[in-house]
Amino acid sequence: MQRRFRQHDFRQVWDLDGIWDFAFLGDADPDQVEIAQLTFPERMAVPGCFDATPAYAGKRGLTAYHTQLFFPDASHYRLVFSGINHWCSVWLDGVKRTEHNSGYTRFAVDYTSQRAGEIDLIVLVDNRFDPQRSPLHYEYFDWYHYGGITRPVRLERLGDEVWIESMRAVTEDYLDRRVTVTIEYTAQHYPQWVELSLAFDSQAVITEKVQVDAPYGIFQRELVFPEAALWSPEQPVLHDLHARLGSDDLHTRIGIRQVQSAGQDILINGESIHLLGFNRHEAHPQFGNALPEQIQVGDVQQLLDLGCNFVRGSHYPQDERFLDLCDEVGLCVWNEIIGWQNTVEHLTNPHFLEAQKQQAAELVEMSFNHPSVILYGLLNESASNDPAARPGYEDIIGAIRKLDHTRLITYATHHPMDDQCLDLVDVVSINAYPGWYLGSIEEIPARIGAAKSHIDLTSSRDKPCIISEIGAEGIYGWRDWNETRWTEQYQARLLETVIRYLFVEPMENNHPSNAAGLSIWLFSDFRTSEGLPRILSRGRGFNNKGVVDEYRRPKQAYSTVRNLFHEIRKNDQ
Ligand code: ADA
Repeated sequence: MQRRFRQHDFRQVWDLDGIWDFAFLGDADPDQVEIAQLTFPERMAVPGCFDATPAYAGKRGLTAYHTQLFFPDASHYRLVFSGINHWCSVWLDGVKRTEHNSGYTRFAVDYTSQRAGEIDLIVLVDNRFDPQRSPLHYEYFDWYHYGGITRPVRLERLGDEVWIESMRAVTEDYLDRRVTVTIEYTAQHYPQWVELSLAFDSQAVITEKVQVDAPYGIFQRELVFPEAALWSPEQPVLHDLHARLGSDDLHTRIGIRQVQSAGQDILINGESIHLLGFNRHEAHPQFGNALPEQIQVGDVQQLLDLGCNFVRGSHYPQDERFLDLCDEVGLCVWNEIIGWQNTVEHLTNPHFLEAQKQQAAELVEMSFNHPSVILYGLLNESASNDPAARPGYEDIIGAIRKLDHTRLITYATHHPMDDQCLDLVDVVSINAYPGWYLGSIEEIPARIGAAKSHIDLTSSRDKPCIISEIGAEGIYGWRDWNETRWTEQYQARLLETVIRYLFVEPMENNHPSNAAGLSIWLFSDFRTSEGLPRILSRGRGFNNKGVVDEYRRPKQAYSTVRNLFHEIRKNDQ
């Protein structure tokens, strides 16, 4: 099972994860590959990153993955890929069915089988940098871009009548427990009458005949569950919603909760919350960004142990299995579209903007029913200080809002003093590195204070503010009498200063904190790109600002942060 709950009782689903056939095609041009001539001399794990395996470590190029699909009958089927990095084309029975650019999000390929039997599935996967094919991936980014079929794959039988495309639940009013459920369908035959039923935690709430009168459509119902428990970080209660439409069905898991902002506060169900947590990259030396479940579970355990109620998925949409876990344990998530110091050239390029909006749609689709996802992010540290980039920001933010108005939107700015786009978002988020790239640890309060005071003079003064990145490199095991930069001691002292300034001192002085949240840079160390000059400022070729290293071994800062976060959380209760 690829999720933490069963998605279908009636629709047949086959999990395709395992070991597939593999070929490394190197410099080959994907448009020139003769699919019928391919041979597959090797094997590769799916999900997995081919360039995290010993034979292909650090290699870039075109690859081909192969497996066989078995269709038990003539019917409509759907192949669901949860993430392929970072460009691919999907071939069924020798014919190209789709291309997809950018990693970390789900997409699907439909196929109608004419008879029972086996066919070949070939996926060409390319991890090279190419602004045309993969407009969201650039080598200069500060993380290593692994390639492969990095997240689970499944095959579903849709049948021949009518099937459910999606089911979305929106909490309209948490006090009344009023929820709108929207079921989107595709029909092969219409008009026809079919049965629609909906159960909430196994209790039938709707059973009716509905007319399916178009090839695509929706059914929307407003429901009230007066007895239902709410979802909150402290009590993350989840509910099962099960829809049946004709012979098809879909389960989803929801939390009844509303996220709002009021002045400088972020509210969950009307209650103000301090978000305390980390930025997290999905990365591990042995698995690349295809983190096995063991690591996902371990990361969540450590985040909880650290006293977090918040995690920022930097800088791309997080694995849905991780989101499932966050839903269950009450970790609030900032889920973000790929972006990293994108320039005005990017933000005025229609091809780039289209790819951003495509990924925004996929981000919303995968996040929608996860109560843990409270914030959407975009364009980390990009050109928001340049008026020429503003239309690009408006375009992408507008697209996200149109798809989902129930969450707060933000982006992390690294130029808070002259940012031109903060009025477009709900939450101001500031990345700053006082004590690391600039000045000393002692200057941290003055430098953060100056940025915040500046925001308070702008039209964004009445918005919550998150310190979305701050941190220092600390090499695992490097402790020294001098306690200089790069030691575990320096990193611990810097993070202690930050947390005390933002939350502990206000708490001790009985006045509200200036910040609605903090996501420390960084949870775990990760491999970065090998380009010059970045690699020169990244010891071992890793970003070492994690409080755990790349194998999740705790550094000194781990217990420093842990003690402070627990103290603040206790006080906040
Ligand atoms: C930036 C960026 C991060 C990381 C960090 C650092 O703020 O958003 O992705 O590169 O700097 O470690 O310098």
